[in-house]
Amino acid sequence: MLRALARSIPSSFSSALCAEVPAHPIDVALARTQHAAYCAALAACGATVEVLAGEEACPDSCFIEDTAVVVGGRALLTRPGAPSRRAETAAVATALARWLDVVEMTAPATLDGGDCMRVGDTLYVGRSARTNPLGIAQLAALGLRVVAVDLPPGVLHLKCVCSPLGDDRILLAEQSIPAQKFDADVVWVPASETYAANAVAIGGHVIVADGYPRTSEALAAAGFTLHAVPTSEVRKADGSLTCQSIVLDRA
Ligand code: CIR
Repeated sequence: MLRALARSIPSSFSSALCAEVPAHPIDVALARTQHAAYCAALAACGATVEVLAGEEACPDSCFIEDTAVVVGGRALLTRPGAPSRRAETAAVATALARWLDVVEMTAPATLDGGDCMRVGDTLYVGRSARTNPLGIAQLAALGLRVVAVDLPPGVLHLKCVCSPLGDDRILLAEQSIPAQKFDADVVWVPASETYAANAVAIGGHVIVADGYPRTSEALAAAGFTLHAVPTSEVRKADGSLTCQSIVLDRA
């Protein structure tokens, strides 16, 4: 049984960071309903889910993925690229320290967990506006092969265009990053469904954003059991699915 950590949606979520002001403001109540559906999907995938309290002073604190990268028995607590998000890490460190050795990234390194994609013994990391070369260098503490990847223009995080599907396969949006950059088989997401390239795989289960039929068909054809969840509100804050949890990768 794997453990998954999430963080609840604070009332301040309506002022979360976003690259563009959304056409319709964030509906915090709806965001909470969608977050509950997400946590239920994690449980349906077989995870034991713990929801930490979000922080009012940190509107983006529900995007817990960005605050730590976990490999086996070790967690690297990040120094998020957005200064407004740095206060998010303390509570996550306390929670993770119950099970893991927690190592803290040191300034001036910055890294968001959304830039990190583990596939087998390799950790792919996006060179993004949030993750700097010093942050990438400090990933060495996790003991995996680290491969830095350039992102297409305007992409926030590596996992906006791809996500892991176990130890030898990834989900990858067409026309984003060349498949040769990855030592993995690919399940393709059509360019018109790029948002759906961010999905949470746990064993044979995948949590997908609802409303992306071609991606769901491709994943089902690849043998996965799908759990579709709504994402309209996190999307307004440039969030998606992996960003809402940290899955501890050992039982
Ligand atoms: C941010 O800009 O940091 C948040 N509003 C969204 C973070 C999403 N994180 C992720 O996809 N890993």
